[in-house]
Amino acid sequence: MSGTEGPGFFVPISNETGLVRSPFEYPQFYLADPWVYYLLAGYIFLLMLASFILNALTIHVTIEHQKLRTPLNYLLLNLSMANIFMVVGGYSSTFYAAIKGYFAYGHAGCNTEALFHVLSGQITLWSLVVLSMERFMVVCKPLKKFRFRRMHACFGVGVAWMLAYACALPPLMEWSRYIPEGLQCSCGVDYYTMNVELNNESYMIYLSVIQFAVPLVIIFFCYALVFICKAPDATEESETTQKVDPEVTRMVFAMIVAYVVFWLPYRGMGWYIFTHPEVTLSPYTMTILSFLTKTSTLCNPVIYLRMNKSYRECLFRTLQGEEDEKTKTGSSVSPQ
Ligand SMILES: *C/C=C(C)/C=C\C=C(C)\C=C\C1=C(C)CCCC1(C)C
Ligand SMILES: *[C@@H]1O[C@H](CO)[C@@H](O)[C@H](O)[C@H]1NC(C)=O
Repeated sequence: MSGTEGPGFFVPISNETGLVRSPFEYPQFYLADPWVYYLLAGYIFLLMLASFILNALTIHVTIEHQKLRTPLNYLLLNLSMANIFMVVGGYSSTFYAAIKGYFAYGHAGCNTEALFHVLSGQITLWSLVVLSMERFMVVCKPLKKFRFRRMHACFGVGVAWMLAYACALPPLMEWSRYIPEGLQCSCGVDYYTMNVELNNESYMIYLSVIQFAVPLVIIFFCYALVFICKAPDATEESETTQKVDPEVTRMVFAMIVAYVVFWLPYRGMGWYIFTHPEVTLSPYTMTILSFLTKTSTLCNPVIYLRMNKSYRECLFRTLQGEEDEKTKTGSSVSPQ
């Protein structure tokens, strides 16, 4: 991509005018008027409030109601945790960078922001892989006696976190790097320079294949099979198999669609920049797409609320200040 390269940064306009400055040292108000940065800061601030409240409420309700403590909901809980992670670690750094117009904390601010963002995004993606495999096992029953148990859920959560770290840590350890992008108040992976010393190219391929294409292909196949084998009698429950709740299948599908809608444009543009080194893009492009991915923390709480009846009932009970009657009487409830 054409622009001005400097130590640890890449500003997407040429320095013909002599205005370009390091985004770690000077406000970037030559890229856009200060009010644009304040608008971004305001947006992130509202997002931080809304996202924190909604995700924290989701966690609270899920933990409070015994009815919701099913193995599958462990994964939904994990998604809300990942979102909280992004809100606390990522948004606070973005907010500070936007209000200043540059990364006033230097590389540390940039690394923190990108690290939390990539971690949270990848935990979500790999959790969706586990969720769609669960749907495949429960709906299609390839193993007659399989039940999705707490052990499977915990194993899935652990694997998701490990793979997410395997994606987010390398740029901090000199395999590629995190650099400011767009208006220079948010950070991402270095799509911009073919830095040979940092093996940018191999990291991009790793990111695109192992950390993006592979999980999406697994999700796609699992869901294709789920739609194919959704027999009309699939809802009947026998002693050995789990009840199939079509509501859950629809909800996980909505979460997958939401993920793709919020992340694919950013991902696609990153790949396009990397494969078209001569392209010229407005600094707004990557900022808008990157802020779109940030908005994704709102989706899951909204999807649960709209598509998960038992969650909705529990939420309303919590909001009305009622005690969980199931906990009170101590009766056990079968998983949904
Ligand atoms: C606001 C901060 C942003 C957008 C930070 C950077 C995000 C990435 C470098 C995202 C990477 C990716 C993830 C986490 C999941 C899908 C694949 C990916 C490479 C786009
Ligand atoms: C851009 O040009 C100006 C004037 O020549 C110079 O002072 C500045 O350091 C340049 N910026 C970068 C990032 O190289």
